[in-house]
Amino acid sequence: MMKLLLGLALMTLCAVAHGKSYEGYQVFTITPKSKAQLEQMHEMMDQLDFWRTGPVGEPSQVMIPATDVEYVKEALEAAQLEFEVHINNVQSLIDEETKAIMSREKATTLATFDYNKYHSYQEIMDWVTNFRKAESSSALFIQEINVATSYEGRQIKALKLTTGSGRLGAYTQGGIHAREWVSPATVINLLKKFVDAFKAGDSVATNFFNKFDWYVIPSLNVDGYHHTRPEASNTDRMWRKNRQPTYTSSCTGIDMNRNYGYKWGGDGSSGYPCYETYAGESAYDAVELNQVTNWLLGLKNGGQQFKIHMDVHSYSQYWVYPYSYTYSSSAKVPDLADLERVAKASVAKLTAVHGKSYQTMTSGDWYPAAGASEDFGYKILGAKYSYTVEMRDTGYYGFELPENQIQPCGEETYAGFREMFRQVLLEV
Ligand code: 0X9
Ligand code: ZN
Repeated sequence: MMKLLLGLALMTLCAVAHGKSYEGYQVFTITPKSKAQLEQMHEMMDQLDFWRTGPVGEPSQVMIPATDVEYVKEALEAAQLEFEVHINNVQSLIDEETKAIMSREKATTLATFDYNKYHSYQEIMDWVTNFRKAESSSALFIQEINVATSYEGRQIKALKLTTGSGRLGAYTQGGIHAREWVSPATVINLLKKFVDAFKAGDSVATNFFNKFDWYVIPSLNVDGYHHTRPEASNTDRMWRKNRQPTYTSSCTGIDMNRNYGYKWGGDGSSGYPCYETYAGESAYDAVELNQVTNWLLGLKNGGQQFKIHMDVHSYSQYWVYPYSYTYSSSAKVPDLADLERVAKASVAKLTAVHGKSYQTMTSGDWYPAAGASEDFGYKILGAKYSYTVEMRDTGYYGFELPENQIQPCGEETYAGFREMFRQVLLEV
């Protein structure tokens, strides 16, 4: 009997632990006091995995491999950088999450889809189809589009929501970074909430769908996302990039939020395939991004005039506007005043819902990210209101955000988006 129990315990363990182990990995919170300290921190740690990059005076968070913990501590002390160990063992958080996921049934129908849970790639794709079938109507037509096929052969699906022809364009994407699970979950919740609001006669949702076609990709980096999930054969919960091999190294994956074509390869992106911010060998060489951007530009060339481009990430609770490519505050977008005003109004509404504070940000205040989506949306797609939004939290749980925060996060983000739509509608 004892043997059997032991065997069963081992089997359960094997079903769970079959990928990259984060045993002994720690997350440090570091708060640089000056720009010099901030730069020093980046120089010291550019090969490490930043979970959060804060501006001067605010916490940054870095994950340190078990083998480097002591060395990094000493280096930080020597540099007089203030830090604390925030997560003592990353793997124990992952284990808890994995257990919960593996113990429940997969959702294959709309009725069994729980909007308060994180879902597998397959469940998300099934949701896209089931939601379209259930909600498409003569008042609001919903179309499912197979936008792209990933490196590993998965479908990347979009939904187009439209009330007729001759509309302006709005675009929203989630999940460009694999480990940011609350991003696809939030985008799914946004779709549900806006469709419900439209059906209930909400004035903003009604005006929005009467003026705009809304294109939405809930999960863009589908291979990366699958790789972070316990269903994957060789899972890595903290994977960020896509999953295509690189030419020059045995390291895998391109950071697709450094692979866009505007000022590609500049500050805040890396030429080294082993880095988390690897920009690729050339702009748009990431298989998935290449197809998604071609699709968007095809729509634009076909006459769809985009006004809104939203990229949903986590975490930090920021509402970010272009330019993203440079620190220099002299590089200002011509529409800065409007972008700032609408960002502030949106954040005010968002914050009011649950009292969580969100901040507006731009690269000048934060950090540069050349080749990121904001600049593509603004400069190449031509969408005046191009934002990156960073969802919950500010770093207590980070990427391990508990599922009971999905709904409040969706509610506040909905309020932020609704206000943003309302503001944009005032000028179209
Ligand atoms: O670095 C990124 O790609 C985004 N943050 S994340 O933690 N989700 O990876 C932010 C890019 C935003 N752009 C600017 N820095 N302006
Ligand atoms: Zn991200």
